Amino acid sequence: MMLQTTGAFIFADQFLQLSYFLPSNYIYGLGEHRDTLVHSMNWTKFILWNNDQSPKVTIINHLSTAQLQEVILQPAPAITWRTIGGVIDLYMFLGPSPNDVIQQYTEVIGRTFMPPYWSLGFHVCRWGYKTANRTMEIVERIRRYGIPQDTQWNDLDYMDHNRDFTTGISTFGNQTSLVEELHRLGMHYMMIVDPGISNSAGPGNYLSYDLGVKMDVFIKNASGQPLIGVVWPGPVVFPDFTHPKSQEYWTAIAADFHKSVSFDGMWIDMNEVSNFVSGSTSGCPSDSHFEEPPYIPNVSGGKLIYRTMCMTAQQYTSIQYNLHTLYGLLETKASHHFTCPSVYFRALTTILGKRSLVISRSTFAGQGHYGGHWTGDNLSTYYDMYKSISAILSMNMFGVTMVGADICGFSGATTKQLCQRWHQLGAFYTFSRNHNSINRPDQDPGAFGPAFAESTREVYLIRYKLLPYLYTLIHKSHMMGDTVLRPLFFEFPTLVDTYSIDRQFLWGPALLISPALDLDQYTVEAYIPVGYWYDYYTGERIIGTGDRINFTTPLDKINLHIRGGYILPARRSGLTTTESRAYDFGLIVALGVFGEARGDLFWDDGETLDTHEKGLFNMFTFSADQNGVYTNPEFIGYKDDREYLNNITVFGLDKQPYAVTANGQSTTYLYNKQYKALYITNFLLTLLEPIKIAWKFSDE
Ligand code: MIG
Repeated sequence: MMLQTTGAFIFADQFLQLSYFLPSNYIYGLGEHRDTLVHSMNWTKFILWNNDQSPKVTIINHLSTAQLQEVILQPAPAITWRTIGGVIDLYMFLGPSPNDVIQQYTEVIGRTFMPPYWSLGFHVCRWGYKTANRTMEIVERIRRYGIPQDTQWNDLDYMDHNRDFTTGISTFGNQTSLVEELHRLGMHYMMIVDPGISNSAGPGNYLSYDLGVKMDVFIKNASGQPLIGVVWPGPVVFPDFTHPKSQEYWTAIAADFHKSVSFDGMWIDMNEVSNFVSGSTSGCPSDSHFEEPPYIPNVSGGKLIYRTMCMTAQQYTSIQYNLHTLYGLLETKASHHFTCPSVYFRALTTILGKRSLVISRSTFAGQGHYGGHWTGDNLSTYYDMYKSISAILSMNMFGVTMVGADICGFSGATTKQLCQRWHQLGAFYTFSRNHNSINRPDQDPGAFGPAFAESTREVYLIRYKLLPYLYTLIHKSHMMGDTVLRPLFFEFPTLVDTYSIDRQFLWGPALLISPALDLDQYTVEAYIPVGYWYDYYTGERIIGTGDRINFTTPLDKINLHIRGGYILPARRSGLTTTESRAYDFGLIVALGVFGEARGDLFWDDGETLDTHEKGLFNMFTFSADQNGVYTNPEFIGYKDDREYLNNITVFGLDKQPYAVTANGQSTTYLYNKQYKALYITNFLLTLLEPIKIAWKFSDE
């Protein structure tokens, strides 16, 4: 492919610019920004600079330079890239399909990590629980309503003086027994960790500081002294995650805390890095061309150091000017290596030794290889709920599959209706977490009474039921780089009408999600691509023609459609995924236009590291035609004695069968004539052997 330039390539010190014509008007990606899914070419400008500012945390895509970048889209159509330093390595991934592009891109930056199964459950968090007891009360009221929840989180509340890896026992209470209690319930626990390490606890009082000083791993200012910023604990220093000893340091302090609080994952916040004083407590050198480069795009605060550290700050491999955008990625990597140790770190006795979840606010290309992301401090508004869809779809294109926005919104007070709608949508984020700011009314799903709780319960039962399908998609992302949360145009790249859809999305190829996103909206006008689609709830068939269809959407409903031609593995939901694992599998078969369907299931213990590489997994394939459904164990490397199939739903079976057999034995079934749906129950067969479910029609 030839690039036709629209101007000279400028290659000056601290200013590089590249402009060229584009063959398309449909441009996606360009880092994390709040925008429509497809960007406007009308001189839209994106600044790629990680910053603690609500919807503007950015990541860099495409161009591998870690310096600040500015991208301008132009109507020609054309694109201009600017960066204020670094080396340009330009990669082109030619596809041809959108999915191919992401597979090729993630082959370079690193495929998505394999999350533990529990992390696909529902997460509940807020800033302002204040105590361990209050945290547990919230868990209990959610459980009383029968709403599934796998993970409970704590924000800064748990800390002693807002210091990382400490518990404020006199203020928060017993964090150790809180976590033990959650584990007894089959649940998991995550807590916030900020990068800033307090330097004022006094010698001998705070391991995280003392050890860092001893190992000399903190970022230094231009004169070689520790750079001091101010964050929640007051004055702080920042670990330098480019330092060769930083992993050992981070592992040691996390492991020390883990001895008393056996957390299961880490939530790493404020890592742009955020700093309440711009630069440092003693300012920044005034005469430096790194602090004041000749060209500064319109970043917030007008300065590179705005709410972060000096650009001349010294890290092991370079200065902050060159490394700024990498902080979150490198911290994620260090945290991931603590929680999911590679062979080098397995010698430590304190580490978890199994899969874990690291959720970071700041990201860079490659984030998805080590962890996930939440989209930061959104507002409790319908607009922000809508915008979360573009955000999660874009992050999936960046190779970050575990992603979600704060359900019900972070800043501002949510409303009951907004929060109900947001749980319906958020139940379909890969990373599904309700999170709230301090001093706001409660917004956990137990906070709004029985009707609200019931509708939230219903939608999470659906999520939990479909987790085997989601898990299989994530496995494919891990192995091949496919997206998990998928824009419609990924599946229908020849249908131009799908290119800008950002109010609907897919789970993989086969589950279409069309939420209500506006106040008092009870009808959703949804785009239905060509082919057969089945209403998730009734099995009613819709013949998609690429037109929009109105769906009645009462307050307790989200529109879900299963694509004909696919088989989704499912499993009855318990209150946790731990509980669900004891139940049997089911299949949802959606027959396609040729009366056939296919699907598969990747299954393992959900927490052992590298199960695919070690062969500790099972892979099952499923197929169906007009006469039956067939399952086949393609690979058996994991046996837990609980892989039984006990129900199958078939959508789109035009004629009523009169007898159904499961491996030759007749079994119970029910046929819904109106919707042409067949429900087969009352059999129990292991998936470890091939299964044949067959039916006969009366005229045979
Ligand atoms: O300055 O830890 O985005 O999720 O609750 C605010 C308190 C710091 C910002 C995070 C938010 C978190 C909050 N944090």
